[in-house]
Amino acid sequence: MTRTYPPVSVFGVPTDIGASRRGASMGPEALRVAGLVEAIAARGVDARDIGDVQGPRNPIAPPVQGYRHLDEVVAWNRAVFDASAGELRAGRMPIMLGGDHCLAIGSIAAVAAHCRASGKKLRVLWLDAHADFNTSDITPSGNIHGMPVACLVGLGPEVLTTLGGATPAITPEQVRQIGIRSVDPEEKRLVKEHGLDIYDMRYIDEVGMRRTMETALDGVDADTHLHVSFDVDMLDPSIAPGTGTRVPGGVNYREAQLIMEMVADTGRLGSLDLVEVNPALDRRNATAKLAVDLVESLFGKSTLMRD
Ligand code: 4U7
Ligand code: MN
Ligand code: MN
Ligand code: MN
Repeated sequence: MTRTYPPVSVFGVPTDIGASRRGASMGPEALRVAGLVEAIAARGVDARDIGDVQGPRNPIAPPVQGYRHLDEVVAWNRAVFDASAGELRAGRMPIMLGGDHCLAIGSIAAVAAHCRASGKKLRVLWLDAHADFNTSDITPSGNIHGMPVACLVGLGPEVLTTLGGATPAITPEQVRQIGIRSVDPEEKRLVKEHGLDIYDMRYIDEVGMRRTMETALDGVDADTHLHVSFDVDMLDPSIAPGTGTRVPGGVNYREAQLIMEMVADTGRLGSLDLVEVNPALDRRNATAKLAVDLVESLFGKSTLMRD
């Protein structure tokens, strides 16, 4: 099926302030070296690399009152918000190359503001091994990359929950999480309390990826902006070793392709985060290359005669 995509702007966010393991700051370059922008352009899309946004260095400090590097996380997310909002205003699809996953606070806050202004419905597909729904009082690590979904629904420090103006930026009903297999005990309670829609690995095993995706995409229509937040640790570590928080038993190659193909089929992809690639832990850039392969499917590349 031939489909036309809006023009795309790719930007890098070279930081790992939201994590305790260093190296995701090198993710943007690894994805560029793996040919991300060229691969999107090869799909017939106007794809531009607008470079990196800037922010403070990593202070490598311990958590303070449940947050590691809160000031730096705020500064980087403001920069991400501005970059994403600017591209959306210009009618372009922002693709944010992380960096760690705390940066999705800025990108999704911008997308949510854009949807409010344009009267679009927002659906967030959160592809991850983790629910990223911790708060300062329950986090086992203080790492803010474990908190972005909570911040976006209004649970978190005011500096982050108000980043995009309106609080909360999104509601739990707008989120579907896929690939989840590591949720901390208190985080589990919070996820249930807020009714997050989670398709965990057991669900995927029992129901299959096709039906999982049909359910997660249910209700996506012509008025929907679909945001995909792709943490590469959703993938099984055997195929994606280059990430800081590996959890066994993840999504396999074909399942991951099907996720991307089914998103492409909706024709509603409006923005994308590609986060948590850590070249320091990778084997010959395999994880970045796999991410590029999956992004090609997200832009409609498919086998045989379907494209
Ligand atoms: B990622 C963790 F305790 N839950 O909060 C935490 F297991 O963006 C991990 O999904 C968070 O990679 C992982 O530190 C954040 C931990
Ligand atoms: Mn994550
Ligand atoms: Mn994760
Ligand atoms: Mn991670």
